[in-house]
Amino acid sequence: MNLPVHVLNGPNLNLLGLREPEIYGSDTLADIEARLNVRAQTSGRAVVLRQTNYEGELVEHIQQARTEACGVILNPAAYTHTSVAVHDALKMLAIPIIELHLTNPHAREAFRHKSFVSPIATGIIAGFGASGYELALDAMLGLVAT
Ligand code: CA2
Repeated sequence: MNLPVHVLNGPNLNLLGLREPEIYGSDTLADIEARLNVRAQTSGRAVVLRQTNYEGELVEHIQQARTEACGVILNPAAYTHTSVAVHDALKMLAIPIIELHLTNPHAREAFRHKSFVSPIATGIIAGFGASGYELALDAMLGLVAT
């Protein structure tokens, strides 16, 4: 069975393309999802994209990926820098994890330099705006190719 790639998004990313386009770009999450679906088609894998503003719900999305996904692309947004719960949930996954950021957190405020996700990520993509999602999908499809 070809399990899908789960693309999980944390708080405020529902506003992507609608607020602060100078920082986060003008593509919405729906635009990104549509492009990922086209890209995944040829691979025989589907993409499931989720977004939540709640830490516990993000933990549940990660737990679901344990049995329902072949890999996780995760933009944890602000929880990157704060969440031991997200870190612990990710540790229970036996599938590849790609940490993804639209911006380069290391080129921003000091509080964004700490990531609770990076130490357990398979790889990290940051600073390429919305196209980072497609870069991450290409990388993930390579990692899970049979
Ligand atoms: O660069 C990224 O992708 C971040 O994960 C975005 C987070 C930020 O806390 C991280 O440090 C880096 C913030 C997401 C906020 O998303 C918005 C989107 C549109 C308008 C306002 C916020």
